[in-house]
Amino acid sequence: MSEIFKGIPEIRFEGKDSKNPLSFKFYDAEKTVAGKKMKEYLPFAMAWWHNLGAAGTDMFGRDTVDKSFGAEKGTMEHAKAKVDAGFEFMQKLGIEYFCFHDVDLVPETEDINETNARLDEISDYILGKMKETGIKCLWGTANMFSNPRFMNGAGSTSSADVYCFAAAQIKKALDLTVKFGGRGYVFWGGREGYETLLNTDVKFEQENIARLMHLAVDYGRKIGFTGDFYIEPKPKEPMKHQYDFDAATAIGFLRQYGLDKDFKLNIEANHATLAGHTFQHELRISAINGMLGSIDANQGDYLLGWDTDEFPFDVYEATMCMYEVIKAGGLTGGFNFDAKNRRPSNTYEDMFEAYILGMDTFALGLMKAAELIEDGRIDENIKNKYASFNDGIGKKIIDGSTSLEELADYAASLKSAETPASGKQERLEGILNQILFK
Ligand code: XUL
Ligand code: CO
Repeated sequence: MSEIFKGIPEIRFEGKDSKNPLSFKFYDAEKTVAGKKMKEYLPFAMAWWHNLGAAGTDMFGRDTVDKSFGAEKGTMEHAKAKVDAGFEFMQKLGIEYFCFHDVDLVPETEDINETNARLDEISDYILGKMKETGIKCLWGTANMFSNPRFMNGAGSTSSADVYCFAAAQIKKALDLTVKFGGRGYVFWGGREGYETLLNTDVKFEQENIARLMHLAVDYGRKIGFTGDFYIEPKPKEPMKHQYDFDAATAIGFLRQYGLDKDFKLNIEANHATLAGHTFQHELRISAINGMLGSIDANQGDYLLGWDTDEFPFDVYEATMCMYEVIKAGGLTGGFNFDAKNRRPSNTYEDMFEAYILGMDTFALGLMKAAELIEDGRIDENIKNKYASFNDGIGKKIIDGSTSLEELADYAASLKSAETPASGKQERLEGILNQILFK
């Protein structure tokens, strides 16, 4: 098999002063930060769909980058060429995981039996490469949004036949995930939502989605899937209203339908900002509910109202992400670059530089988050902020050993309460800058 990315060497760590674009400035896989190797905190994954599939086509124009990898698109030769390209790419970057949708791997046919036969063939080929290289699968998923049959949703569809096709795709994608030893299985409900309530029964649709998820869990456990199922929240796009709006909504849904023991969340940075939250907010809400599973590491554009899936370069955001991840003791999932090059970045070299940017950004974020925690001033301030609950009446509230009457009597005895101590926001933001730019 001949080299596809000719002229691109194995990417090595050269340090922050290197001017070599094809080197890591901050990501040093074996370096220990906050008690673990960088590569253990940062199990990076390649997203099959963007990296090997997306070639620059948008609503206004055709492909700008050649991702044929020497084979005719739409053929099994091309599917295999993508595998070759993907494994060469991951090996050169030292990326140990990949994520996939079923139809990223092979061209979908009209007949689901034929598509499944193609998936059997390609997954044998992928498995061979995995054994050869030690590269692993982070998670798998079924694409239940591109095919026109899913125009009214998959679990939320109005057609029982379409529901069965969704079930069939999930079954096959779970088979593949187990075959690859994947850590997780994702549900991104891109079409699970609605455009207008004039034609939608929300309760019926949500119950049907939950039924499909239960069936998936039952089947997955039966075939030996021991990993986590994930919901990936997103508020809109493609649908106007999506049921998995944000982390809090998805957690409520999972608890409502008894799915919370098998599911965690896969939090995507760009989806968080589309929901009007920060990335850190979504991670925190997941973590405090015991549901921080995995991350789709990308970045949106605050000037644009859609999912731009950019490679992350915002070190503030990455630092606050890694602050949450360190506090949570690391991820059981990983960091999937659900990101694509900008359309005019159309060379193979750009594909590598995009991943280098993303990996370096999260490595910097990890180091800076560790410094923030080590510095201790942020944590100290938070501890002090709630100190009035450490003893006296505050402790009784925390212990649950009081009543509304006792609290009212206490307030009456004080006559008036002092205003709480200053939040010190500007001081804390200054500390963040001091640590980021030292
Ligand atoms: C879409 C998105 C998906 C999921 C997997 O916005 O993020 O690529 O990550 O279906
Ligand atoms: Co995603």
